[in-house]
Amino acid sequence: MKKIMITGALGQIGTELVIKCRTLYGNDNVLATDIREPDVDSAIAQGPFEILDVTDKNHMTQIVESFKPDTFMHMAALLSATAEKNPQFAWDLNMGGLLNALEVAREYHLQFFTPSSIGAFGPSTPKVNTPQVTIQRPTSMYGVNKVAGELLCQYYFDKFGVDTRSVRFPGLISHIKEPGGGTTDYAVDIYFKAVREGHYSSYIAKDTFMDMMYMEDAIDAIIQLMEADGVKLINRNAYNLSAMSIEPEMVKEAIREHYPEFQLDYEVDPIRQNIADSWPNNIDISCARAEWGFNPKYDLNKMTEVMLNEIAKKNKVR
Ligand code: AKB
Repeated sequence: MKKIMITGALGQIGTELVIKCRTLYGNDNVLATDIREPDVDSAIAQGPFEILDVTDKNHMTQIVESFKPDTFMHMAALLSATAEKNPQFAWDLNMGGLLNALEVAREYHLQFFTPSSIGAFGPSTPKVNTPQVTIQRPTSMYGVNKVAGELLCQYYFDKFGVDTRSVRFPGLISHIKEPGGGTTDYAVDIYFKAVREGHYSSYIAKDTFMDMMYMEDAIDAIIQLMEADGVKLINRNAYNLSAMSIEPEMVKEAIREHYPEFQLDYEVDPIRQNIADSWPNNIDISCARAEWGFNPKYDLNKMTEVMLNEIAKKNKVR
């Protein structure tokens, strides 16, 4: 039985990760933390919760000493588009928070997870079937943070024996918590707008392929990687993960199977388009499959059906 502390618990991934971990390991064995309070009636508030600014190492240490976890999942970070607007703050939060979390994991012998991203690649990375080990020269601050973070995880494993595990997440799509400040967020927004308004203006241009994955597959991947036999894990920096490579017109066609009147047009945002253009079209996930059995269940059509149904239920349409 694991005892897990999770930072960034109110974020897009954190919210669903806390719920799944509490189901698997017991409500009282999962401590959610975030920089702000959860809504009193939210799922996160139904179990242990502490306010934590991850740049405050002393407070992080106090919480670990009192909760006594054996596993630390560090999810608190700024996403790519927000990081690009305030790169100095992004460095302080993304790198300062990660270093504190790794230090705490070292001092208290905790198993450790933190996500990397397809943002760790850049324009000189091979764009198609991007290998697990390849050129990583990102041009965004988020990408710089993610490469440095991957190297830090590898360093803490090699130097101090911390059991670090990580994945390079693609864009994650969920109907539970809408993301904030990412480049891939269009692939979430499009479903909400399709149901609520029948129309979406995409800030990402037609024919821009990026890797994506349904959130349930992402959460299952974290659990599976954390439960995997460490001896089999060759890559301690981060594993390539993806379930589909898509561009906006493909999502439109999938939505039109359910909402034939759905309209898509484009108002491209140069900052986010520039980041998207620097990322791969599709990455090679064979190492994750071979080393710990990663096997996503959702393709574009299956995910689209669930997204539209769930959003429609929430909005009481149809
Ligand atoms: C973002 O768009 O910033 C994230 C990511 C791919 O890391 N969703």
